[in-house]
Amino acid sequence: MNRRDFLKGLASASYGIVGVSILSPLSALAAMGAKSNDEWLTTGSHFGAFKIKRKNGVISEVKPFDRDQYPSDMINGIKGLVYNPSRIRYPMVRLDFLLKGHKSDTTQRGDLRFVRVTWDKALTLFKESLDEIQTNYGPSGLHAGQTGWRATGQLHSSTSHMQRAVGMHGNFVKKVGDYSTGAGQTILPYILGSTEVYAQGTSWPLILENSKTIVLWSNDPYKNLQVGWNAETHEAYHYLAELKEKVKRGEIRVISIDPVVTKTQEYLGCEQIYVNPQTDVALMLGIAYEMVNENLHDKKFIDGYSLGFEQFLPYLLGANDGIKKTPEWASKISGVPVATIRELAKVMTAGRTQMLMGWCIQRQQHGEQPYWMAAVLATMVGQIGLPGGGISYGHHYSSIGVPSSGAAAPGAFPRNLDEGQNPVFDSKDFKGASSTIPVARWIDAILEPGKTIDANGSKVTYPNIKMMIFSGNNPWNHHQDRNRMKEAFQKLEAVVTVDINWTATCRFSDIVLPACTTFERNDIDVYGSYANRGLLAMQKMVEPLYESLSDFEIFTRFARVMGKEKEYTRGMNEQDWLKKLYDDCKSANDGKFKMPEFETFWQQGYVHFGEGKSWTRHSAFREDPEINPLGTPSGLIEIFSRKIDQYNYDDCLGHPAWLEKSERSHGGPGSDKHPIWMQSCHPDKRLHSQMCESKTFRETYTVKGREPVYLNPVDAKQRGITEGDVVRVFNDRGQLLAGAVISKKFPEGVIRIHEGAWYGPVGSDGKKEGGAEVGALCSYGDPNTLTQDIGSSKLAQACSAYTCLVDYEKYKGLNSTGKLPDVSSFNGPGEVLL
Ligand SMILES: Nc1nc2c(c(=O)[nH]1)N[C@H]1C(S)=C(S)[C@@H](COP(=O)(O)OP(=O)(O)OC[C@H]3O[C@@H](n4cnc5c(=O)[nH]c(N)nc54)[C@H](O)[C@@H]3O)O[C@H]1N2
Ligand SMILES: Nc1nc2c(c(=O)[nH]1)N[C@H]1C(S)=C(S)[C@@H](COP(=O)(O)OP(=O)(O)OC[C@H]3O[C@@H](n4cnc5c(=O)[nH]c(N)nc54)[C@H](O)[C@@H]3O)O[C@H]1N2
Ligand SMILES: [Mo]
Repeated sequence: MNRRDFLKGLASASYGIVGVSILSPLSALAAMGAKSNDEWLTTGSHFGAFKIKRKNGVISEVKPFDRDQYPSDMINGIKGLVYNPSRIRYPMVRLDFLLKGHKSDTTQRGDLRFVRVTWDKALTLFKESLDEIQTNYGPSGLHAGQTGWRATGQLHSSTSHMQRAVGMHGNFVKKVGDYSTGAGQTILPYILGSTEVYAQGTSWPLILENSKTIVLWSNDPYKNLQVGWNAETHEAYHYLAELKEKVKRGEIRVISIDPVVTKTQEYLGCEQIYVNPQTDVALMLGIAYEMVNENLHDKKFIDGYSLGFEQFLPYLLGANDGIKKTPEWASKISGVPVATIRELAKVMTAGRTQMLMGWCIQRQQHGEQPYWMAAVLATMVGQIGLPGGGISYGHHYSSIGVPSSGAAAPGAFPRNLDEGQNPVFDSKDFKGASSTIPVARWIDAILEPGKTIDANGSKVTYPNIKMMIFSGNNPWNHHQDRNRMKEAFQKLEAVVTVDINWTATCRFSDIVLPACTTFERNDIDVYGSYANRGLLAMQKMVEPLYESLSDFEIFTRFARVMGKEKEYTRGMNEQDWLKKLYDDCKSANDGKFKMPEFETFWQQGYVHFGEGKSWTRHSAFREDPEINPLGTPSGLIEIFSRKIDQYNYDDCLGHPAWLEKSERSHGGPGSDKHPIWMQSCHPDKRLHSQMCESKTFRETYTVKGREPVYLNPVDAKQRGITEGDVVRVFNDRGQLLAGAVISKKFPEGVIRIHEGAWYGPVGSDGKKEGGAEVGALCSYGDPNTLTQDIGSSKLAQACSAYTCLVDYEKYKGLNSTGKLPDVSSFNGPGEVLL
């Protein structure tokens, strides 16, 4: 039987084959007989809290929630999140997986041949796959621990649903850490006694009142505060507006240390100090040297509150390696003029100085070092624990710095099994391998099972992963080095993805299950993120489109296949759970915050907790370090860490140090071959890959339908490139196309492509089916086609996406014909079968 005949046979059998026509989502809705009504409802998302008007069962208008005074313009993309041509319409299974199951030809993954199946069929296949993995490999064969930025909402949190349901089937490999702050959250507990990155920080009002200087180090809060972990109400923007006024009046000096001109710098009208990418530690050492040389450092604070300055000093002064970390030395590496380094030492010690660190600087090789060295600088300045002084690692994130209301937040749908519940497959035997691996090392594990690596003072042995399950995360966005991922995925027997859209992760999966968006279900969430200003009713706007289901419903049905539905839901439906989460929160706040009955709350759409009190981070420690010690081994700030020193790592010593990178621009290793540093910062107009699917909004920034690549004018001119050209960006790991935007904000030797650009590989003939090939060209501009997949160091083993060199040229077209391939990223697999 040839393939066509076989497919015909399949078509007449139980599961139909579809030629997916791109039917407009709006007409699909009409066909589903959506309810006719016309009202404003409340809801929220990472992008903001909103009021949404639905008309005839369709979302017609979106406006900000009354308490959001600074809405993000991403509000204009919200409608397109629901009605977009990349939505998954029904469960689908990769053709060869449907035919051969775990013996399928995995080199076909990514060739976009999918078959439509019923929910029952899909969930049964899913369960059978899990049975096979648990039987053949045990729990070390399954990784279901990868997490991500699933939609907001405490009930429908997709990661919780997937992990609880899969956990009822059997045990699996999990992760430790995250991509955001992997290096930072691992090193800082040794130095400052807590991860710091997700801790509430000194309140903005105290910073505005007390700081004389604010140093924004690798930090772009004006861009990054647009989204929040919960339903965001953007209160931090009020303080940024005040800061702008103070900068204008000369009351606060703000210095942005960044290779590029950031959105924040432009908004505040503040100063920039350009630094060569990845060289901040050298710059910091130069500043520290100057402080010591000029006797500017606070010896009393160092003595009373820290440990190990005397072990660090010989390194700084060059006693052990013969290199004095002078401003001259630092200037050569960092590109910052000697006079500027000297001035920084003076300015930072002259008056109250608040250091505000961004996170990007630690998503690079040796990303632990700048965080450690910045803490040392702050210690030398001596203002940790004072209002408007010291160091923060989070003021660009989720309203950190906006005083918290102090109310209890609602609980969430449980991620773990209830007490006494046991999985169907109960084995906890990981066959000598680790049950938890560093988050960004999973591709390494798939490629080299059994290998033992160092990680944070212990050894990790990679499990033999044969199956992956993803829900609420998009690893074909978030992980580095697509071509290496392709090789790894060929070693997997089964991949299951639950998502709203046909992301690249779905394309490289075997079973694809459609979840509905937040706007198609009821939920509850905090608004104001860290400010925790109140509770928001996230009211269902429209019925789930096509055959999509809520994550709750998907995994309830999956539990039913296992005969565990009641165990899973505890016998409660969506409405019961919402009421329970609300009522529990109400009891926790009893006597402190007034909350109405659930029904009233739901009708009015929110309950407001009110304003919070200002607060200074580390003030208790400063008041009395003996009574309020830090969580470090000594209870003090550890400039030298005996614990880390004893690990004996060559890439993370007992004190912070300048370590050369495997790839570095501006004269560093690899720059003779690929001279350009690519930064893949967080997007101004998306949340990672979320909202890239929102078509009309995407078209407000794309260039020739492609993701923008921001280029320096001199570099672009040298390469014969003008604004609007399609550019091929490449290195030895991969190649992509993107649209040229030329701007002086980007210095020579630096380009930017925002992460989250949907991966859209095409074969050498430009066809999307060829995207399965290793080395395929990305037609849209996903920067992770080019990034390096290495651990930050033996300590954190974290994501190092910013250690990445590339070059670029004007694109000559497919086989130099001048013909541009179509962008293959969107619209799903399209014509699924012949
Ligand atoms: N090169 C480079 N790479 C990076 C970074 C970088 O700076 N540079 N940053 C890293 C960082 S800090 C992060 S946090 C990660 C982000 O990586 P991810 O968190 O994986 O990225 P998202 O695009 O937010 O993926 C969320 C996915 O969940 C889906 N989703 C949304 N709501 C729901 C739902 O209700 N149910 C289900 N089932 N699915 C849903 C979305 O459609 C989307 O596909 O990327 C990392 N990768
Ligand atoms: N709009 C929007 N906001 C977001 C997100 C989003 O996707 N979109 N994602 C959220 C998430 S999950 C995270 S983790 C945070 C990310 O927060 P961050 O990681 O702090 O954000 P980025 O914008 O990637 O980088 C901040 C700045 O670091 C600079 N930088 C990069 N490398 C270096 C370096 O070597 N030295 C110096 N000095 N500067 C450097 C960049 O030029 C950029 O201006 O943002 C959150 N906020
Ligand atoms: Mo992140």
